[in-house]
Amino acid sequence: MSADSRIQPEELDALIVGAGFSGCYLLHRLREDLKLNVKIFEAGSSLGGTWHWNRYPGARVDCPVPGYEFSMEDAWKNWTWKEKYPCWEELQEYFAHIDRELSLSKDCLFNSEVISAQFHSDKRKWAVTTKEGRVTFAKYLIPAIGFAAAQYMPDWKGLNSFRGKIYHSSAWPKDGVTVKGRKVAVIGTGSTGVQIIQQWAKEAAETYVFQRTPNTCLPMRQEELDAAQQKDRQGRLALYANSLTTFGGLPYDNVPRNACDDSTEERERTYEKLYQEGGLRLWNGSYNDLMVDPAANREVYRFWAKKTRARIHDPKLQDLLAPLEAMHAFGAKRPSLEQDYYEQFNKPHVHLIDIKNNPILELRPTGIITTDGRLHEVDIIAIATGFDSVTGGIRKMGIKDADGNELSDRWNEGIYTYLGLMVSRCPNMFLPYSAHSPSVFSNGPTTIEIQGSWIVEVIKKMESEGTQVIDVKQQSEQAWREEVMETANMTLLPSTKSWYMGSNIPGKPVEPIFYLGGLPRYQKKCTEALTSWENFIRI
Ligand code: N01
Repeated sequence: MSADSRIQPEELDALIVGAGFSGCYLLHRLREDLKLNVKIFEAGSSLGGTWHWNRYPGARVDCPVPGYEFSMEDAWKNWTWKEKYPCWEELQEYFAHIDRELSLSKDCLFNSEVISAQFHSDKRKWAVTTKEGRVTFAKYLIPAIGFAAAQYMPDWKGLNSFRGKIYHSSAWPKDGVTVKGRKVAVIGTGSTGVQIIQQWAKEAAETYVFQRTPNTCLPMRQEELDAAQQKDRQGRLALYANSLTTFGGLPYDNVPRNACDDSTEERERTYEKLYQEGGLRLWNGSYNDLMVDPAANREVYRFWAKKTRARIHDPKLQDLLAPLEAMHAFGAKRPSLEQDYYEQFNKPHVHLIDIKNNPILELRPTGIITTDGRLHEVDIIAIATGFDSVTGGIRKMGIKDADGNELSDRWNEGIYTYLGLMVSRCPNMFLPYSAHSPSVFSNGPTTIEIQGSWIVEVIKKMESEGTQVIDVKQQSEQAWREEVMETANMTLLPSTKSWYMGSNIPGKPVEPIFYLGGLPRYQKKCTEALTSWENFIRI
């Protein structure tokens, strides 16, 4: 018997798993508004969630601040951002700041990984167990684990035989990795790979980039931010109010027309303007039909390819990094933001290995061998192969429903949720920033505040009417799944293999994981659900 198992289990009103944006927001709101006894269990050693774990070189956010922050005045009135797209270090400082302002850590149990959670119908509570054997009962369970709680590591032959250092981007050593004078490899060219490559190519002696699919990176156009401007209270409030009206919860929206409504010259001017403004605008601030009409999509891609190819000297590299014709619908894989990514490939010590046509065969003690038989000798490898998004994290948490069934098993044939916030037979459980919500297609904190407020209102309503247990009707869950599928199937997203579709993980069901109806429509649906109250079973 472990020491912990002899201790009487703690009883809480609400247990939150994960201390990222969602967990911090809900801890604050449930304590302040409802005076609940709440704790966060966090596997890491500090607040931050994704910004605690993703501390690989060059990691920074691709949504601009000050929009990417909490809107509570206590959180921003004494805080000043330095850069428009902050790096992970600045984001960790931000979390330390909100901790000081909102006293969050006192109710967090760090280094505590939840490995199982089961609803006990007799007790009407969740029993939650950590890796160390601590058992806690809570009336409400809030897995606030985001979409990227489970890394994806391909099972290359010889993985364990490599004698150098090998790191997955999502579990980067706290003290960093020194690459000066070393030979390094980066496998994967999604948002993570691009950021690492852009940094390491400036420091390492030789950089080998293993690319399967070229990224469609957009210029970040980083800016230093003016401290005085950030003191404009009315401006800040207007920014938050505006963000609630836009498709992606961002300070800007789409061009309010379809591409075909403009002439060729007008479209070219629009693309140029969006490209010069920088950030993700050419993607999520473009014409309304960019992700719907293949012709509009192709045109934006060609515009992007023309701009990008002009920055790359070698024609062979132009074709590999920015082919004339798109390899998939533009934006169906998330475009990354870059600062001088493409210029790195003009350097003689940066080598692009095309693993689409010449895949990785295996790892050897001294490097990576490709199918052409060539051994690429390196000292350090960064694995930037992404995540088993959403469902991987749910599986790791071992959530069992009221009937004892593993939620991840139930989702083997497809994900079912109501509003991306509740799951049938998982009573009193709420899932912020998860599947079937606009999460990854919107500004994180804006979505989290909408979802978090909804959770607070549901609990408030339950407590005021004396409801002990809330569940969702299966037909409501079915209807929401259909809405998620129909909305996504109107877009070009399903035409492409990506983590948005689950198709990056062998064996995972291929289906749209997130809601593509936009934030205003999503918020309306959430409000209607709360008002009508008819999609729930209450005891
Ligand atoms: O992961 P990804 P990520 N052999 O899945 C390749 C957020 N994020 O960590 O495209 C060889 O996008 C794979 O190739 P392919 C953001 O939402 C944000 O980069 O499948 N290669 C791809 O190139 C982002 O979208 C920021 O052909 C393999 C790469 O690995 C999400 O997190 C920064 C392979 C995986 O790309 C995930 O990004 C970082 C294999 N077996 C992350 N398997 C910001 O800037 C996969 N690949 C805010």
